[in-house]
Parts: sequence; C-alpha cells; structure tokens
Amino acid sequence: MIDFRETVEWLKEDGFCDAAAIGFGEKTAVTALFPYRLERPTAVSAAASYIDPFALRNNYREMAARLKTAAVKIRKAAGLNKSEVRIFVNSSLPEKAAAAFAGIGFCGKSTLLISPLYGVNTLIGGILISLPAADGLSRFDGAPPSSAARCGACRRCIDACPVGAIGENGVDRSRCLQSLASRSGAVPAELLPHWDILYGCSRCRDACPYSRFNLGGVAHHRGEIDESETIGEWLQTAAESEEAFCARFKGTALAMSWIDKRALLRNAVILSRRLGIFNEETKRVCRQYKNEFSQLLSVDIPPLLR
Ligand code: B12
Ligand code: SF4
Ligand code: SF4
Repeated sequence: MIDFRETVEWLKEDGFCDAAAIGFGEKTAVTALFPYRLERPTAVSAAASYIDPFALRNNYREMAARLKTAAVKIRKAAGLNKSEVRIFVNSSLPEKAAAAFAGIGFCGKSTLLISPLYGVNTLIGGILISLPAADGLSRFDGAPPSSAARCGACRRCIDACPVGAIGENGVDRSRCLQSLASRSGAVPAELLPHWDILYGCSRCRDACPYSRFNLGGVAHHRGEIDESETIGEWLQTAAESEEAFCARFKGTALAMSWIDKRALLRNAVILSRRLGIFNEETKRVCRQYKNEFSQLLSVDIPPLLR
C-alpha cells in the first residue's frame, strides 16, 4: 500500500503549489498544479514580447520531468512497475475536472481551473496509479463541476476576451486566439484587428481576480526562448528555409506537436504587418509559402500600437 499524502508532499516539495489524490475508476489519480512565471519582455521588436509567459519556457516538459521523479518514488514505495504508474500532462484525461474533483480548485466561467490561493496561472499534471483509491478520497464522476457560485456576478474573463469566445457552454475554439494561433490556415478577417500574438493568448486568464496575488512561478530554464530574438529575425530564418525556421524552436514549448510551425510563421507575418515592419523580405516569405499567406498581403489590418 502507499500513503498518498506522502506523494502529495513529494510534489509540493518539488515546486507544485497544490496536489491531491482522487479515485479514478479502478485507479488513483494524483493531480497537481504547477505555477509558472508570468514576466515577459516589453521591447516592441522582441519576439518574446508576443509570446505568452507560459510558453517562454518549456513548462510542460519541466512539469513532466518533476512528475516522473515522483512516479519513480511511487513505484519503489508501492512495488509497482512502469506501466502501473504513469504521468499525465496535456493528456486525453479531463485534467481540469480531475483537479476540481480532487478539491484543489474549481472551474470558473473561463472554464479554467482556479486555485483559491494561486488563481489561474497554473498548469495541471498528475500521476495515474494502478491502485484503488483509499477510503475517504473523493471520486471522479465525470460530471462538470459547478462554477457559478465561486465566480458570483463576476464576468471579467468574458469581457476581457477580445473576440467574444467565452460563452455559456465554454470556449468557442473557432474564435479563440489561443486555438487559432496554433493551427495553420486563414484567420477570419474580422479577427485580424485583434491579433497581437505570436503564440498564446492569456487575456481571460489575466483578468481573473483570483490571480491578483502573483505568488511567483517555478524558476527553471528548460526550453527558454531567446529574448533577444526579433520578429524580423524569425522571418529572415523562414526566408532561408522552413527547416531552419522549425529548428529555431527545438526544445522550446513552441516545438510541441500540437503547434503547427506554419501557424507560427503566419502569426509572425500578421504581427509584422501590424507593427509596420512588413518589408520586401516578408513579402518574399509570403510568396515562398505557396500563396498560403496571400490573404495577409491584400487585406487591411489596423496598426498595433504598443
Ligand atoms: C483543447 C485545449 C484547449 C482548447 C480548448 C479550451 C476549452 N476551454 O475548451 C484551446 C486551444 C482554446 C485552449 C486554450 C487555453 N488553454 Co488549454 N487545453 C486544452 C486541453 C489539451 C484539452 C481540453 C479538453 O478539451 N478536454 C476534453 C473536455 C471533455 O474536458 P474539459 O475541457 O476539461 O472539460 C471538463 C470540465 O472542465 C468541464 N467543463 C468543460 N467546459 C466547461 C464550461 C464551464 C462553464 C464549466 C463550469 C465547466 C466546463 O466539463 C468537462 C467534462 O468533465 C487541456 C488539457 C487537458 N487534457 O485537460 C488544456 C488546458 C485546459 N489548457 C490550459 C491552458 C493554460 C490554456 C490557456 C490559458 C492557454 C494559455 N495561454 O496559457 C487557454 C485558455 C482558454 C480558455 N479560456 O480555456 C490548461 C489549463 C490550466 C488551468 N489552470 O485550468 C490545461 C489543463 C493544460 C494543462 N495541462 O495545464 N486549450
Ligand atoms: S485565450 Fe484569448 S481568445 Fe481564447 S478565450 Fe481566452 S481571452 Fe479569449
Ligand atoms: S474572471 Fe471572474 S467569472 Fe471569470 S473565471 Fe475568474 S472569477 Fe470567474
């Protein structure tokens, strides 16, 4: 047997701000919150100024590495093998609901998991263990946790979303900038005036009053984006070759499989237009990519003033 309270302590000693175990079918899931740093540079030309802080370092990989360390300890303590103790990070499990059932937060109107103390600036990860939950632990039952009481009359996330993507039934992925920023293809013209990102939108998250105390995130350097790189340099590399452009992101959060690199390039082209750094070279990039970005050459986009 294993004492899951000890597991929770291991995670908390290793940077996780909260963690708790729940019964998950025949297994036990320890869900945990990983707070990330929020600072980002402000220089207009720096590419990193337009990347959300959660992606400026590879927080997912860092969290996974720390979960793996705890998983090894659990295996040893419980005499289990590798397949019986598995970590999950951005998995197919409903991670927010799992954390809510575990009692370490609740889902707000933004649909994000809010920790009463740490707010919304956390990533969720965990460890799934092939052992039945101990008596007294709550169980995941799949139903969406209720949010209304904890949010009350607040609707700041809804009002902060520039494209009206948050509704009664959650987030409309066809409008959400975070979602569009990682998928290639044309951006609906009506959304272009709101496009101010290379990757990662966070306005709904930043607006949440539960995050007003910035208690700091875990300090690490895994997969750090070079803050001296400019958007112009990104585009220059793209003009050299697509491989060179992709190589730029090796090891960073932008290299994750769910982010299409052509989407990143398109985002850079939109920003370069909005910031007035759209030159002959950028046009060459657009033509080079088989007219994929032809929309961006012809359409009117208001300048971005920073
Ligand atoms: C797909 C996805 C997205 C999509 C869709 C998000 C959405 N809200 O629908 C897009 C690309 C838009 C997105 C955006 C972001 N995401 Co995202 N995303 C995911 C991912 C990979 C899968 C989510 C999913 O669709 N699961 C399947 C469905 C069935 O489960 P679910 O969404 O968890 O829903 C359950 C409950 O939450 C609840 N529920 C669902 N909708 C609603 C609505 C209301 C009103 C209520 C009360 C409950 C509720 O019922 C469901 C069934 O139990 C998760 C990782 C994961 N595995 O959970 C990360 C995840 C949710 N994302 C995360 C983050 C951080 C973001 C961003 C803030 C990005 C950023 N800049 O940092 C934005 C925020 C936008 C937003 N307001 O949600 C974190 C959230 C951490 C947290 N503290 O909540 C997660 C958990 C990743 C992680 N491992 O940390 N994301
Ligand atoms: S991530 Fe941005 S676009 Fe998506 S729901 Fe939040 S504020 Fe709206
Ligand atoms: S901003 Fe307000 S409504 Fe939105 S999740 Fe936070 S508390 Fe709830």
